[in-house]
Amino acid sequence: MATPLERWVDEQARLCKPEKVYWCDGSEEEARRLIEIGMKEEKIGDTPIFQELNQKAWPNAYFHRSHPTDVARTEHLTFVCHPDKETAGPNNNWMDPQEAKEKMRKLSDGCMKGRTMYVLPYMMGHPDSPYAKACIQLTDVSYVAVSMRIMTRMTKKVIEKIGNKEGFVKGLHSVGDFDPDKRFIMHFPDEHFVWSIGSGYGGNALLGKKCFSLRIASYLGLQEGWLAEHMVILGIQDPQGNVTYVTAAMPSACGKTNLAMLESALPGYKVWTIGDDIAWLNVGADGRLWAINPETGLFGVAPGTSNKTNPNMLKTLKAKKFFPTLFTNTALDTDKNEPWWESLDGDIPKSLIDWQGKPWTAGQESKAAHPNSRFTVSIYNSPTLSKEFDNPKGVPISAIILGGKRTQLIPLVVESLDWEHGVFLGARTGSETTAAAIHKEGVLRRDPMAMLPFCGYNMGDYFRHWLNIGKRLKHPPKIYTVNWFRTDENGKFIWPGFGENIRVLKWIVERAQNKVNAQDTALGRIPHLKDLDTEGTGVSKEKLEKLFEINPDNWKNELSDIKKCLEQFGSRTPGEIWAQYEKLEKSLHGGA
Ligand code: GTP
Ligand code: SPV
Ligand code: MN
Repeated sequence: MATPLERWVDEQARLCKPEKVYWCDGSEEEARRLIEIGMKEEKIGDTPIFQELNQKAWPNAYFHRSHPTDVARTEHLTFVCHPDKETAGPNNNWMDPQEAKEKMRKLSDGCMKGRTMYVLPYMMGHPDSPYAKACIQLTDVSYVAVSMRIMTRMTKKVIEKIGNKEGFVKGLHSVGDFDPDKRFIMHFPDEHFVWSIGSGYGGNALLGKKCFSLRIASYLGLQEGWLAEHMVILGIQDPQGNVTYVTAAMPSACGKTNLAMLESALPGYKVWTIGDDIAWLNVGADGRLWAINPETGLFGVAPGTSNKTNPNMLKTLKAKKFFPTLFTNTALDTDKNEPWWESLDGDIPKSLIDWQGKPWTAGQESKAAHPNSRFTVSIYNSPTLSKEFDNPKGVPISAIILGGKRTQLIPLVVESLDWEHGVFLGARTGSETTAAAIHKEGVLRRDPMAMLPFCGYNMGDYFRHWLNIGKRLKHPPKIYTVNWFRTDENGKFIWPGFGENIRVLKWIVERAQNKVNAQDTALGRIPHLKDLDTEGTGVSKEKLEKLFEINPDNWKNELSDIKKCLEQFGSRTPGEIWAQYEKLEKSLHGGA
């Protein structure tokens, strides 16, 4: 008798009509075979899926060039299909589930003709973790199959784990013909099912990542009493050897990966990496908040990554441990057969082709590497990997950091007064848009808790859920906002960022350990400037003051923007959040 899993795979194969169906085991040997196939047989247009890179300089590295229209997440083509539109909320595109399925069935009929359907069995989370989920993704491209080996725990054991059960997490993915007009990423939260067609890119195609681990999982979390968040998880070791665990939410391309692997500029401090993108947060029996990273890989932004900004990432990318490492849409040094991107160390290579394969010379207006070009590498390659990474229980969290890219207005760091105020700080977060999704860059948008594109249900209910989680915590972590991106009158970043961010983390740790005081402002608590160690950074006292400047006049627009954002969710926005809003308005402007 076929299992529910086998029946489901059969049914999808009948619809998609692949030439063959292949069940992956997640082994290294298999990944090598799939890469061979990607180099020789599978193509996008005339371009092979994979190209081998210089193995001496970049061990285990392969290059992938995506379809030129398929370079980032497409939020406008991403739908959350609850039976009821209100449940999806104004923060999501919505389609009736039946209508969505009808549409997808038409687009998927025969979409894998002549191709292989890869069946990928994988775990999100350590298999022994009570929080882990057993998942299956189907895909028709080797790039996705190999990427999923890096990003998840892919093994045949998952098939045994699913056994005769029906409720496993399902993902059906096909690149279709890459036609942007036939590209959709549809979520069916009640069925734990994601159906994606027309894109081979990151969050559109690696369905364990944003689609399941955030959009669907956030909805599961609402029902089951936990949180799925767009957060890094890191351990900060102080000179005494104590490790304090924190999480940090930041919108896409706003510094999570860099923070997770930070090389401390302060002697005696060290950062240990647990996750760089997604955290699942549970209330432990001890009343503390516990975090696991459901992923095992890093899908990081290449441009900006260098020995100066993130030396640990370069070590990770050059480590030989886990096969393979992928580079997507970077430029290529054709003499050396090496990947290249803007700000990588060393001279600009003479013989460069850009991310689309066209010759590129220094000084040219367009970028050589696509601004959202990325690498995919195992977290086990990282020299900063925490010894707690594989702990099925996760790690206890002492502080939650919320960030965003704000060139104006938002101070370097602010501490909330309590959990409720912290939830408001998250709810009012805005950020300037980046290249991680297809839209105009540098436009300010509200992005509560960095979850705007990833919360799988009504954001008003999400705020309420955060407040409820807080009520269950005996020891709620302190909540902070940070902003590394404030600029001066010349448009230059005032704060040096990267490894220097440890100075802010140090203050946060010292607050968690009750070692330093703070001063009150209209926005919340900020450090006494003497407690923020800036020695050797070149940040003068005036600059530091500028980083913490709060000018009530400049907050007028911000307040009305926050208000508009909260109003969208109507009566679902909790009264507590409105009360916090009014308190902020009052403390800035002394009245309504
Ligand atoms: P996603 O993978 O899209 O979720 O992004 P992310 O939040 O992990 O962002 P990442 O760490 O990859 O950084 C994105 C960009 O921000 C890169 O170009 C970095 O060089 C830059 N960046 C990261 N941290 C800092 C910082 O502290 N200061 C400044 N100025 N730039 C930073
Ligand atoms: C993001 O955009 O937040 C990413 C990359 O981490 S993606 O996998 O495309 O979502
Ligand atoms: Mn991300």
